[in-house]
Amino acid sequence: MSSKLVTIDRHILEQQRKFPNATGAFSELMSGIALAAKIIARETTRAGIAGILGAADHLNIHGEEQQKLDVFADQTIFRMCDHIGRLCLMVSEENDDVIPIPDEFPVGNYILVCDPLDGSSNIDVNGTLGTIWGVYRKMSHSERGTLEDALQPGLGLVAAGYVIYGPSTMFVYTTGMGVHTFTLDPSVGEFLLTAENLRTPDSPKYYSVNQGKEKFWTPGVRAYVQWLQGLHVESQQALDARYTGSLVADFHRNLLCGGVYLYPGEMPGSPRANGKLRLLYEAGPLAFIAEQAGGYASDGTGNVRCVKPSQLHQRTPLFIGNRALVEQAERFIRLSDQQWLDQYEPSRVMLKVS
Ligand code: FDP
Repeated sequence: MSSKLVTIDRHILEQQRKFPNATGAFSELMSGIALAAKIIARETTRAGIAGILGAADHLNIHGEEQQKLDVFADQTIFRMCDHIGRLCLMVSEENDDVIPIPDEFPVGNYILVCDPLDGSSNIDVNGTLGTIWGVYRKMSHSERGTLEDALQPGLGLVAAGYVIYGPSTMFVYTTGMGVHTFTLDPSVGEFLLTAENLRTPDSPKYYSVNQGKEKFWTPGVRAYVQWLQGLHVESQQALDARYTGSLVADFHRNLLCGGVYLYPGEMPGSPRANGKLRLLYEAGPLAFIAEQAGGYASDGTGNVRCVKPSQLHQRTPLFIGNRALVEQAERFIRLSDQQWLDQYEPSRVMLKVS
């Protein structure tokens, strides 16, 4: 716990002072995201009373029933970040294409990608929800950015974070200088620093997976989960299972307590042969945070931050958490899942990093 009261603004300013060439872009951007998070938190708390729980009238671009809170969260993030002059584009799970900055506002050199309300199946049951976001630097010379600017691998992230709407609301971020967590004090309406340079514990406690999907798993993933449970001949430990159906909630618990979250690629021919989670705005940002906390994230074959998206809403298998646990998943897959690898590997672009 920090003994002084440090807001997100102050924390970023103090970090930027260490770099004389810092432009201040992040402080403004993060203020926008933090304000959106406070508004979303307020709305999730009173959603039942305010009548915005449950499905909106239409499906989102993935054919999923769009929940009213999803729509609200999406619009709130856009409205809090569109005018600050630091972004040239945004990408959201809820929008088919890249979202341009309205002509009336100045543009900057960054691209914001986000999943405005992750874990939406938890909305109707008052379960934990989250927002995941990441920031890329524009690569093209186009003033307002291009689709290619948004299609960057996770290695290109310059900042990433998430907000968890649980018993309290927490804001977690990294700009590549450690992972820092803030908790919303509702009495003053500010996120206050609760942990600086967070490291995930070396000895893990939990694994998180939707065990109900086991019939779709590949042999390697099945053996791996048995290894996590202590049932495999080579197991040295047995972890407890925790799965909420909200990636942010499961990732956050494992970050604090040690563990691994997985949503694997399923058997070839299954609709989720390439996993379920979105590469650009779910896997990439959380992978950056995991690495900064001493962990690792993989698509089952290698560092998921090296996978270059060819589509905005591309899905990816994901194994994320303690490095040793994630590397063990890669071993099981390499050993037992040649059939899956034969169909998966040619379908994605993996950058080679020396
Ligand atoms: P949801 O579809 O409810 O938004 O991001 C997708 C996600 O939730 C993750 O938050 C969650 O971990 C996972 O999907 C849950 O999927 P299953 O219901 O298939 O387990």
